[in-house]
Amino acid sequence: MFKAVDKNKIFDSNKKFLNNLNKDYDYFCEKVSRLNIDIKALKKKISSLNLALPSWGLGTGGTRFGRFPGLGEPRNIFEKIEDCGVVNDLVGIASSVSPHFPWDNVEDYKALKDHATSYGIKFDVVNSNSFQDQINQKYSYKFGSLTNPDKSIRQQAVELNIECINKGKTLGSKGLTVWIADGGNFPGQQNFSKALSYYIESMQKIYKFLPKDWKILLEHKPYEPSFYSTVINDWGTSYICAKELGEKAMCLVDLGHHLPNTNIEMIVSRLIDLKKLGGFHFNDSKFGDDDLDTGSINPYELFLIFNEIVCAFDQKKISNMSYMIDQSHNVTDPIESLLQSSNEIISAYIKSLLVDQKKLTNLQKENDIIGANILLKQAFNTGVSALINKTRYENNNAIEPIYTYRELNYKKEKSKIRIQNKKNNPGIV
Ligand code: PSV
Ligand code: MN
Repeated sequence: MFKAVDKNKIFDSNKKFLNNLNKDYDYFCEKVSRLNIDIKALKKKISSLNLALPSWGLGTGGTRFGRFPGLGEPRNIFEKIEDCGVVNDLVGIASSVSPHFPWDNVEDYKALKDHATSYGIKFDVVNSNSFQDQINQKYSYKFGSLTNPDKSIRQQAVELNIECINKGKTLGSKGLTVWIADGGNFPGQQNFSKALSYYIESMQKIYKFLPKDWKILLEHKPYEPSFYSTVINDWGTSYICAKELGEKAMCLVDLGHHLPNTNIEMIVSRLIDLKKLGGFHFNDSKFGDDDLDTGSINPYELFLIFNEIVCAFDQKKISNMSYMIDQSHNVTDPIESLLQSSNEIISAYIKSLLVDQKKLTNLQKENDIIGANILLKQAFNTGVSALINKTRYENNNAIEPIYTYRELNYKKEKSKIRIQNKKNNPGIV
């Protein structure tokens, strides 16, 4: 399925890199053969990874200081799906989109599904937005949604989530992610205890509407936009709520939703052991929920997170995981950021598969701290791009996705059709 990008253009572009790729790949094979690693199995792992793209991440993001629209950016969910098609045709591991409602509301969801299918794109989990007011909405979420002290407002937010489930059912989605902005900006503003019990009560109402084969993912975040207290502020609170709700409720870890220096890989391990880790929102950060491109700041952290996941899969503690990229592309072409991020994610994943877990366990038993550290670093420092690029080539995707993408002049071409409205658009998307 190559509708967004002409397959021949990928083929022609790949020709330039093939010679060097083959040399690098041979070197890689020779190197890992000494480590007793099954290259075929690694290639299979690369091809079967799926990263969902966030519909909102295809548009240019912004900060509260402004937004600088990019050339030829998509104007609606249909155009965003075309752009997802471009990303997936080039990298081959991003064949689904995660929509956000009501941002992505359309009249005909069946038509939206057909449109996506024609680009080889499926629908991943749906997301609900009760953190902004929409036109024609009866009550405001200014003072909260699922945890608002006013019962009618809580009910309105519950109904919004039920609508999301219904839209998702038509689209073929299998889950709902709930992140709420509820909390307080001032001491005394909110009764902590009541807010949490309202959350559980509201979520229980939503949970009842989940189809049998769906899951509901609970996303925590320590602050923003509530800067004094946030209702679902950390993984512990998220875990308690997921446990209270039932087996379809799982916790989602957004890498940016932790206070600086938090050991995220340990949180991942804890949630795995508690059987409540359901998925990830990948991004990177320097200060807080920066929503920077995955692996752009701390690729080692990403590797350590995958090390925990891979180990848990090995030990059959988990059998599936939902992976999504959640970034805000303020100053880059979102397509380039997504291509680059998917590369960072697959690299961290493959490097973590190079860790000899048995050796690591023995080193830990012997308290060989430096030995264990070297073992991890050796895997992390192994260049895996030749293997990844070769696999992409064999799957008819691009050896060098960003290079090929630039050759297409895609956004320049699209800018002739995608006429933007010239309104000044403040704020985050
Ligand atoms: C909130 O910061 C978040 O991470 C949630 O996943 C939202 O759904 C998304 O960003 C978009 O605002
Ligand atoms: Mn998120």
